[in-house]
Amino acid sequence: MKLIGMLDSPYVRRVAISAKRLGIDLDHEPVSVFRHFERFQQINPVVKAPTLVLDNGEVLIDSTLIIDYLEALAGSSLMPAKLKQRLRSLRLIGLALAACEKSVQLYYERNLRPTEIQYEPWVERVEGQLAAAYSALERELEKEPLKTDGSIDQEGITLAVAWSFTLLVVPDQVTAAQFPRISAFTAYAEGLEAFVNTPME
Ligand SMILES: N[C@@H](CCC(=O)N[C@@H](CS)C(=O)NCC(=O)O)C(=O)O
Repeated sequence: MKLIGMLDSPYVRRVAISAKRLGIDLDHEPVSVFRHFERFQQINPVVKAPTLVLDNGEVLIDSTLIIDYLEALAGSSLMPAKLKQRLRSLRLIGLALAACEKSVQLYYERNLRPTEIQYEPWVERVEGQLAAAYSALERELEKEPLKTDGSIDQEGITLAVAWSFTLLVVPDQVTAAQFPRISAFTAYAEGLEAFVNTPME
């Protein structure tokens, strides 16, 4: 199976790290949705990263759906089985994915749209949404910290990948001082083997 996309995408990175934690060996082809648009189109005309190409040529998109498939394939899961913990995990993942999406939107707005047609009310809205997502995550970690015992589950993977991505693409939006628990947890996660071996290129 081949994972298509650059590791500076938080969605590609969460799939690559999840696969490692599930013990699944994926070939990785670092194709950019922008710099290698035509090559990407040949693999997947929708040009979405991540794209997973199965050994029989079938194509899957969307990180959450790809992870769902990998978990079914592995016969194990990075999600808690018990309902209460699963609900919390789903809430955290939803917030972290929203943080990824808002960081991507700000990055695209700043880098793809010409400055003269950038729309400030939209930018302010997205900045507020990004801050709200991280504030909610920080409160969650204050209520109940994530484990830092050498293990990591899907909520931890997605949170750490999101935070590292935001710092990479829109570093003016967040500081460790504002979000100390997220920052400390990400430092822990980025030290784990699966993260170290999956760097944001
Ligand atoms: N919900 C999707 C989001 C994937 C996504 O938006 N990826 C970006 C790269 S970070 C992309 O494909 N951008 C190109 C585009 O949307 O045209 C997922 O979880 O995989």
